[in-house]
Order: sequence, then structure tokens, then C-alpha cells
Amino acid sequence: MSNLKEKFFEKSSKLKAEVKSELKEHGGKIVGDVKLSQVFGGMRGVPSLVWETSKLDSEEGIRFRGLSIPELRKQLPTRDGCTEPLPEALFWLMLVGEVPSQEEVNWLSDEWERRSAIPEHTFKVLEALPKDAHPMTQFVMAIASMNSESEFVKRYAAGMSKNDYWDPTYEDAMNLIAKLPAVAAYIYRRNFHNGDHIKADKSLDWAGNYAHMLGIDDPDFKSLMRLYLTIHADHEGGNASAHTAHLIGSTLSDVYLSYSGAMDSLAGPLHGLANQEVIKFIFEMIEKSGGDELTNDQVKKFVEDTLASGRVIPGYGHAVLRQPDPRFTAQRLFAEEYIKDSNIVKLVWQLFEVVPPVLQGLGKVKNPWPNVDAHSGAILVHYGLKEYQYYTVLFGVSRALGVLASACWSRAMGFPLERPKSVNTDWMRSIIKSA
Ligand code: HAX
Repeated sequence: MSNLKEKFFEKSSKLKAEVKSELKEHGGKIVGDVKLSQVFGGMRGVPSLVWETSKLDSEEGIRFRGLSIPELRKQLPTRDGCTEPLPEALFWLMLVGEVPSQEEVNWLSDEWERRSAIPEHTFKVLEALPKDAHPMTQFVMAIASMNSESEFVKRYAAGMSKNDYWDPTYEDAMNLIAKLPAVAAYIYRRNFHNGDHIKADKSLDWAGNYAHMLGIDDPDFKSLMRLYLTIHADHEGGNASAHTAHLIGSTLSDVYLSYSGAMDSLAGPLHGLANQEVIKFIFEMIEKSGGDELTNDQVKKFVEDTLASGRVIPGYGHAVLRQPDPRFTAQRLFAEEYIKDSNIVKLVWQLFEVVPPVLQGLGKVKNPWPNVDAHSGAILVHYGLKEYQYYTVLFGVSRALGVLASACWSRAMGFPLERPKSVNTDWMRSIIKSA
């Protein structure tokens, strides 16, 4: 057994036993009230999921096993002279709660490379789809098609003890993460580069190799990919994609199917598709305003016109956060350091000045600040990745790290089938009457 798998088994068995005895004694403790507005309001703030890998604070933003994004950038191992953290290191941290050594991270890069082969039929599935099928549709179908490889499915069919569920889930999670960059790069090159595919460079790390297979070998773009795939990896369990994976996984569906479902959720414009919507919005602003060097007044006018037409400002607002998203800030710092002169990046910064007061002025938006999706597109455009329909796939490659580390925890802890109570409007009226 590898060091990582052994550590995970040791830590999860210990926690499972502790939680079992704590729940036996304290399981009846009341943890809060639920308001009618929460029942009708997308369950905001209702504690109902356990997620070990990261925790979101509305003011401070995301922490991965207690570490903020600036702390990750300082503490996680790096490579090839690049100062950005390696996503491998974040996965290790999320899975076992320890910052890995350089040697451990190098082992994980090699391990994922060893597991990265994609079944032939997955390419056939992709080739059967029209070229203009949205990249997220292709990504979802490719991931689902690889469930033929699931160790969990094979061992469940052979008759596996509940106590062993964690083991093939770990194997499936590691295999799926390893395969995602090549699948995602295949979709990009198929759609936007006439199917001119690029072979993996086995000497590279997970993110560096993804950049290489996309066809952008600029070392700064590799650095961006390491940062991008790290900061998008997890955002606790209640966000739509993570929650979808958890719900599907709770039926004992394997991680290929549950992660494919998660990607269906990520593909919505209120969630991960917002990164494509932001850059579309910026391109539209440039076109309508007659250039990419605009005054703040011109930017404001475009923002107000968008709101007046009944649309939201993409990249702004959040269901939990109440401050600028630290993932936005991390990308801004990256752009300040690496990109000296880009009008499109400047427009992102102008929007940051203009949008919050306009949204505050509406008097209903709970968070007027930028979220993760407000910045990413402008940086990608700078490095030549202009095909914004593809952006959510990049997000989806990253999100696997947190969601699949969590899937391992859910299996190891033996979390049950998810089954919340639904109600109807008659119930609502009876509650109002009785109150
Ligand atoms: N522009 C205009 N109006 C906005 C807004 C925005 N960016 N954000 C919120 N509002 C509006 C809502 O539409 C809602 O209006 P109604 O009452 O008329 O329906 C009102 O303000 C209250 O909404 P809220 O409570 O502040 O926000 P929610 O928790 O309901 O929604 C969203 C959170 C992220 C969906 C929302 O802010 C939004 O639509 N933002 C734009 C899309 C976006 O950037 N999504 C990406 C979010 C991050 C993410 O998941 N990335 O993957």
C-alpha cells in the first residue's frame, strides 16, 4: 500500500471510530432552527453535509484543511523554479490533512502519470459527438464513459464488505484525477485545433502537462495552471457541483458517475459557467463601447444597461461569501506579477472598482464583490486561450481534487444515502397558520 493510501486509511479509520462514539453520546444535540425562507431559499446556511477537505467562511473565504490561499502559496511544494503551488500537494493536504514533502509530491505526480491512460472507447464517445457540442457536454460524457474502469463497480459486483468501500473509491478517485487533463485537453484540441492532439510529456507535473497538452508551453502559463488548478479545487461541500457529487455518491454510484453529475451542475451559468459568461460580457462591452480602453463611466454605463435588461453581472455575488473572493485576489496578484500590459486585464480591475457600488445601490444583492470567475478569463485570453466556451472545463479538472478527496472520506466514514425532507406550499401555509 502506498504511503498516501496507508495514511488515509489510518486517519479515516480513527476519525470514523471517534465520530461514531461522539454521535452515540451527543447525536440528539439540537444544532439550530431552520426558517421558512431557508426552505424556499435554496437551503442557504442549513447545516446538512459533512465535508472534511475545506471550509468556507463568509468573510475570510476558503481554507483548505485550515490553510488560506496565501498560506497555500507559501507552504505547498513547487517545482521547476515556479513559485506557484502544485495541485498534487493540495490533493495530498485535503486527503490526509498534512502538507506533503517535495518527495511525496513528486511521487504523486509520477503516480498520476502512471494511471493516466484513457480507455479507447472514451475517444470514440467524444468523436461521436458533433464538434459544436459544448465542451462541458463532452467532458460530462467522457467522464461517465470511463466508469467502465471503476474498481468500485467491479468489487461491489463481486460482493464487497462495507468496511472496504473506501479502498476502491480511493483507487477510482486517483485514476479519474490522473485521466482528466488528457481528456480535457483532447476536447480542447478536438474543438479548437482541428483534432491536432499533443502527446503527454511524462516528465511534467499534472498541471504543467495539462498546459502542454492544451498546446501552450509558455512557462508562465504552466505557472498559471498550477495556481488555477489549486485555487479552484474545493469550496466546501454545499456548492452545487460538490453537493451533486456527494448526493450521487451517496447512492453508492461510483466516482466516474458522481463526478460526471457534478460537472452537469458546474455547467450552469450561476455556477462554473460564470467564467465563460464573464469574458463574453467583457467582449460584448468592448464591442458595444468601441474599444478595449474604456473610462470607468463607460464601464458603469455598460453594467447599468446589463442590469436594466434583467440580467445579472457575471462574476459578482456569492451564496456564502460577503467579501471579495480570495481566489479573485490570488489571480489579481498573479496578473500584477506576470502580466504587465493587458487592456482586458485592466478592464477586470475597472469592473472591480465600478460594479460593487452599482450592485450595492440595488439594495438586494447580499454580496456585491467579485467571485472566482470574475478574473480567470482575462488571464487566459492573455496567454492565448481565447475560446471561452472551454473555460468551465478547466474549472472542472480542478474541482475533481476536492470533490474526489471528499468522496474518499464519505466512503471511509460510511456516510449514508442522502434523503432530505421535501415539503409543499400547503405545508408552508399550515406552518404560518400554526405560528
Ligand atoms: N448581478 C445582478 N443581480 C444579482 C447579482 C449579480 N451579480 N448577484 C445577486 N443578484 C440578485 C439576485 O439575482 C437576487 O435578485 P432577485 O431577488 O430579484 O431574485 C438578489 O440579488 C439576491 O441574491 P443574493 O441572495 O445576493 O444571491 P444568491 O445567493 O441568490 O445567488 C449567485 C448567488 C452567485 C447565484 C448570484 O450572486 C449571481 O447570480 N451571480 C452572478 C453569476 C455568478 O457570478 N455566478 C458564479 C458564482 C460563483 C461560483 O459558483 N462559481 O463557480
